[in-house]
Amino acid sequence: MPQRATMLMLLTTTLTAAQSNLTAQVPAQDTYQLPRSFNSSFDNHTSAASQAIAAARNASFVSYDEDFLRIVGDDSKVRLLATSSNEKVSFAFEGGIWVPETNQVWFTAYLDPTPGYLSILDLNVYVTTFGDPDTTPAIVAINPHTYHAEEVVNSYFGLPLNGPDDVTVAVSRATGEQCVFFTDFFLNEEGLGVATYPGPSKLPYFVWRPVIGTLEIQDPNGLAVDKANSLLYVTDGPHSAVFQSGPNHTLPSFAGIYQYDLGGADGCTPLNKRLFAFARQGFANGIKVDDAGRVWTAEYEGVVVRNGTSGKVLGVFNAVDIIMANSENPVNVRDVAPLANFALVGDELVILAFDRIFGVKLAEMVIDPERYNIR
Ligand SMILES: *[C@@H]1O[C@H](CO)[C@@H](O)[C@H](O)[C@H]1NC(C)=O
Ligand SMILES: *[C@@H]1O[C@H](CO)[C@@H](O)[C@H](O)[C@H]1NC(C)=O
Ligand SMILES: *[C@@H]1O[C@H](CO)[C@@H](O)[C@H](O)[C@H]1NC(C)=O
Ligand SMILES: *[C@@H]1O[C@H](CO)[C@@H](O)[C@H](O)[C@H]1NC(C)=O
Ligand SMILES: *[C@@H]1O[C@H](CO)[C@@H](O)[C@H](O)[C@H]1NC(C)=O
Ligand SMILES: CC(=O)N[C@H]1CO[C@H](CO)[C@@H](O)[C@@H]1O
Repeated sequence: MPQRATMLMLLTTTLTAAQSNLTAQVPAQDTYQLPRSFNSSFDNHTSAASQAIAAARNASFVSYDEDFLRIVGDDSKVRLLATSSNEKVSFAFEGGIWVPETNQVWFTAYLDPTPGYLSILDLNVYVTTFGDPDTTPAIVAINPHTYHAEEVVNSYFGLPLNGPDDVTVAVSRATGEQCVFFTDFFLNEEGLGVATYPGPSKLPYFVWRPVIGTLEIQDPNGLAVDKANSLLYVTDGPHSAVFQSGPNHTLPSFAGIYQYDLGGADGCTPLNKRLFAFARQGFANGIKVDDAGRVWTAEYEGVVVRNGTSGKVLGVFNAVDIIMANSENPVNVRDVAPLANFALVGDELVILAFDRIFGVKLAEMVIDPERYNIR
């Protein structure tokens, strides 16, 4: 197996307490209709047009809907769960897979050493690796009990993958069989100054089984399937959104989150593509669907929670307070994004923030452990 896929760590303990800035509530109307005049930007909310939006800037939790208040509860606190022992190492980047039976969260380090992006269902944790200068990327399956690992996909008719970013598994409602989906992203072309497989790309950027082509979604990144195996979510991370929506935001770029039905004869064909939502800042990277069908995404502003039916933003776990105010920012990737992924661990949100991991205890169980039990 690619050596880098072993960069996985386990945690559940609280090391120390972090701060708790309370939940800010923003009236729904302020999200679409402000008193004139206003002139605010991502980074400057001092415009008095909405005091609620300005006041929410430094809150830990920003609520736009009563449903979010129910998820967060009355006295949620942000806890610092772990820090990197080597401050130069960004150990918490992608993945965020809960294995209830072993009480572990699996995740991967930032690009150097090369990361993976992993997902889990049934017997295996599936990890993507970006390879290294001598090794082309792959999808790897790991047994979380034995740690036995093997490559399951590394090429298409002899052509190497580019930079597989996310992998997810559905169980076909038609056949009962597992369907593995993965996205192949442009990371090989990006360079990013690290030891990933450098390309050049020989395949288009697809959602693979293969099922979703480049004309449908430009640069597919995050993937998630709902509990009922009836919906597939795919996030788009076009270059303009990934790199031009950070602190130096210049262009409005479009980073959609798409919803498909899973159906067809094999039960695993994505049908009826529709735009579900889009990221206000940056793009939606990590994506998870909770048991109630709510959609959680890692965006540049934080972890955003949306109603799965309407796409309405219910609230945000605010990166400005939870991550930026509590990190020493050793990694320049924060110029682009403060986080890439997170885990939903029963009734806890675990945020992977490069050199820190934060936990937020929720007021409800959002993922039933049974859903991810490994037998
Ligand atoms: C809005 O604010 C920006 C930066 O503060 C400024 O450059 C721009 O001229 C302002 N626009 C208006 C219409 O006031
Ligand atoms: C932020 O916006 C306010 C109100 O428009 C303006 O007075 C202030 O100069 C802006 N600050 C920065 C740093 O752009
Ligand atoms: C938010 O925090 C920043 C930095 O600590 C501070 O300058 C700003 O005044 C705060 N804004 C609010 C609304 O509290
Ligand atoms: C989503 O919103 C609809 C309509 O407001 C509501 O009926 C439904 O319960 C919500 N779903 C979740 C998971 O909160
Ligand atoms: C953003 O702008 C600042 C100040 O001009 C600069 O130092 C920084 O490198 C820029 N960051 C990015 C990601 O372009
Ligand atoms: C970012 C920010 O505003 N953090 C504040 C959270 O609340 C504590 C306690 O009130 C303040 O000390 C922090 O400045």
